[in-house]
Amino acid sequence: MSLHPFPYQLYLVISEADCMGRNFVKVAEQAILGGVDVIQLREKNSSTDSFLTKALQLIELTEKYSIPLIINDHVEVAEKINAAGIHVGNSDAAPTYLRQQTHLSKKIIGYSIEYLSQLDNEQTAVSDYLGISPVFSTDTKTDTVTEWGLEGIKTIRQLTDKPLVAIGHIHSGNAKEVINAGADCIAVVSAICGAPDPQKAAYQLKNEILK
Ligand code: TZP
Ligand code: MG
Repeated sequence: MSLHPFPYQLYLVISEADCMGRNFVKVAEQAILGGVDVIQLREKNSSTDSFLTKALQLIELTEKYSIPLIINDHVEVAEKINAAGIHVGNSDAAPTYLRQQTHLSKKIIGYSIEYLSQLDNEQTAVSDYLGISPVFSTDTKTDTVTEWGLEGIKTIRQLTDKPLVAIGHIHSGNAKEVINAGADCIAVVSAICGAPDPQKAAYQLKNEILK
């Protein structure tokens, strides 16, 4: 029931706060130049207005480079800017609901997996990719449930054919192991947003994945 293939390997999840005081659009551009294939805007403490302003800035960039922009949680913003996709977790709008909305039904839908039992639910069935969240514990997001580890990726891989996007403390030192365990794509925040040279960091990650 997935609508879209997910042919991406390096996924940047960006927020202004994680960019070390730098302009987040410039960080995103450097990341794209280094090899990032898809970007998600994820702002946890933004008002809808401020999120919309950031989303408009980012979509100008992603359209320039023909990269899909995925919006975390803010369904109305995704609709307004005509983002390529929406990423939701267990406590957000349900993928089945998004698929039923005329203006949203064709978007890429990503859904975070925190419990194994989610693999059997209808939300997973209608999603285009699954976030394995988190693979390793990370300071970037602390309200997490299961730390999947490499074994968790292997288990999930055996239970579903959906594209798997692994997230949580992934960096150039462990990216290849995560792919070898069965992830199709790795998603990072600090390995790129917190790097002194985001372009170089993205390039190194991409090289690790493709090795
Ligand atoms: N979801 C699960 S872990 C995480 C999110 C958004 C944060 C990942 O950040 P980092 O800095 O790549 O560990
Ligand atoms: Mg969410």
